[in-house]
Amino acid sequence: MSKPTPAQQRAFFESFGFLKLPGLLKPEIATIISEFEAVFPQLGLKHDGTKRTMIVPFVDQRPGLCALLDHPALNATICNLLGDDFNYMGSDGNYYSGESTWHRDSVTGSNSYIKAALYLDSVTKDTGCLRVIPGSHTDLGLRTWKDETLRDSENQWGLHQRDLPAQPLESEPGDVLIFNHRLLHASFGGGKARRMFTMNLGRRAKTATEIDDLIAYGDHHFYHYGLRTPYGKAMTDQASPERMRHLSQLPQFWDASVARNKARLANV
Ligand SMILES: O=C(O)CCC(=O)C(=O)O
Repeated sequence: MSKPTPAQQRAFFESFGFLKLPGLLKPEIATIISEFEAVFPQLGLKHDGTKRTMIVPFVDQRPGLCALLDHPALNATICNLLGDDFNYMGSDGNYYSGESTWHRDSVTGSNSYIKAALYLDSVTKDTGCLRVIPGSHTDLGLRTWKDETLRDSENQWGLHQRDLPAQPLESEPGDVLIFNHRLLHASFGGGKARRMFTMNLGRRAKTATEIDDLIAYGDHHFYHYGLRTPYGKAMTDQASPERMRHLSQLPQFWDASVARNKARLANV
């Protein structure tokens, strides 16, 4: 069987909500891991295994990680899924400790947001790989499965969350997993120092709903994390014109996101 074409890859992603790209970043993985490791001491953080250590923004801390946005194969995959003018929306870097219960990352009306995740250790079904419920990102999936119902699986169905039917995306360092923000996902059985980071990406906002979602994204995902600018210096300094294309729309709506955040907090 031949490799899926880009159109087939996009059709799969739209139907099931995820893609696994085995070995896409294998040649660069040693550098990626050392850049990942460098961020934590750079910010004075040491993971002690008792709880998740999370850094937002993450990729923006190191030029070597920012360069992922320019990676030809990764860039081509994202362009195929979101269009050549996609937006880079930010990132998080983690040492996870333990499991993640079933959840979605965001539920937007425009369905414009996806995530590229890199697990930096070998992870299997029972040692903390990402598990997904295929198709749960669609409008029908949203109506059918509520994340709080899945988290209540023992009462609902007499099953532990880890025993719900799902696709495990077992992963080796250098693999890239891409999934829709609306897709239900979780992980079980991970150890106390599971290394992974993600990049959030979005379709360029054109319609009123997409622009509204972009402003809300800025409010929740950026201002919420205490960020005062959309991107870090390492991301914008020396960015090529091609990279800048993916960094241009979020700043245009930044003031609107800040205003939305202030209004929201004033009404809480
Ligand atoms: O690996 C995990 O435990 C979960 C990852 C996750 O929820 C995410 O990146 O959105």
